[in-house]
Amino acid sequence: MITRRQFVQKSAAVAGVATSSVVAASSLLSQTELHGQTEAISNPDPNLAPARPDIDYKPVITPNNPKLPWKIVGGAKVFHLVAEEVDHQFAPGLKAKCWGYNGSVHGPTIEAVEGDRVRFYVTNRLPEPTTVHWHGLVLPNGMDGVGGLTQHVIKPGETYKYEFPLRQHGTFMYHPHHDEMTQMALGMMGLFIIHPRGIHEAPDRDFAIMLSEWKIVPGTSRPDPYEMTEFNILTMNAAAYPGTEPLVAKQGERVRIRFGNLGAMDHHPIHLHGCAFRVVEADGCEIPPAAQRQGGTILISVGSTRAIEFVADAPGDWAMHCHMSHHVMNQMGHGALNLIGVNTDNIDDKVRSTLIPGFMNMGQDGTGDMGDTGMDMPKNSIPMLGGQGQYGLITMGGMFTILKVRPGITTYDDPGWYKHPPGTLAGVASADDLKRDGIPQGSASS
Ligand SMILES: [Cu+2]
Repeated sequence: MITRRQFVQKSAAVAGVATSSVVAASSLLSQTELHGQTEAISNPDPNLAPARPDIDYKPVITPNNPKLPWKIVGGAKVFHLVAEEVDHQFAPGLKAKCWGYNGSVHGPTIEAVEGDRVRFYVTNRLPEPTTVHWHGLVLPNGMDGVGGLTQHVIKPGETYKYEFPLRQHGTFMYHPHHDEMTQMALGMMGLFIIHPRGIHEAPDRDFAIMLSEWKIVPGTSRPDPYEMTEFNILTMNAAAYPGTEPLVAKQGERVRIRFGNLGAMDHHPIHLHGCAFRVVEADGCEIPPAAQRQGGTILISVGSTRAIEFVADAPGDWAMHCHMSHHVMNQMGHGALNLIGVNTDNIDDKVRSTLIPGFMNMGQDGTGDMGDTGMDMPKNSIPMLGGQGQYGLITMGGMFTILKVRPGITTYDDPGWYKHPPGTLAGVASADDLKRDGIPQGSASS
């Protein structure tokens, strides 16, 4: 076998001239890398027994999302996906008629192990044809699920069969490849997690989150698949904060968080507070330790997956959210009038009596109060901002969740709010503090 270095050296020698050798080496390098990647993907032993949870692998945790059940038949793992309409709740107060799989939006997470042979039956209970594409997987072309290109579409009422061995491990996804714009905008997508065989290197907590975006006009009951820019519900595993379940870890545990993004148009820079993580995987490919970058924000572009790892060494309630500020708000925050700095005294009464009964303008002092306006919300809608924290309103919604790290816990149930030890909580500066540090009194409050 030839190593990449030998290959590049060889090709540079063949190219001869220094200038052209650079070009030749770089183009050949990419070919070698592709070649190398194919070599790295295993060809599973057909006699391998299907891997068992908690014995051959440590199951992934998918907040707000179920797993797809399976059974073993003749040495293969058999799954059944049913594409169908689903009544889905994004957060308390907001439901919509979506499309998903097996009664779930997004579809249930598929979980298997490298070397498993998997067989998927896909039944179409939608009013239009569909297919399933196994995003990121190396498989026979006819199993790739692209309607018209690699297979006939699955018509309403039909059940198709897909079968292939899993030759990789990592974070992958599945989604239709027919009328993608409509079907994915209505929720049809899911995570496909493939573990390496053997439980020894698994992190203590292994979470997976699918990012997506929706347009649901307040008061309506179906997502709008034709929206291209003004998405107003941003979700993690199809939940918008305060509907997102927290991620709970014990202090000192090694935590992995996997992300996928199958939203229509937007990439999401996900920021995790209070820690520096390592990026360990990109698009289902492990990143060698020497090449892993560290950071606190990771961009998850549409169609890609990433995984981060870190040691949860700091107890607390740590925010984790998309850092695009319009992606941490819910409905009602878009297209509002800019009234910042306007004196709106008496405007409500005048508008109510002459123009719009029940009118209430918002935002003259910023939008931080818009989660708690006291006004009647339109039917089937949620406030633009998040939920109540222990110190007041958390002014973020949408693509926002909380990593809760606690010392010595014996259960991963939601531990409630973090109790900050004395002296570790920001608060109003005392007169003594101001005097000691020479800060003018007027800075305290006015
Ligand atoms: Cu975002």
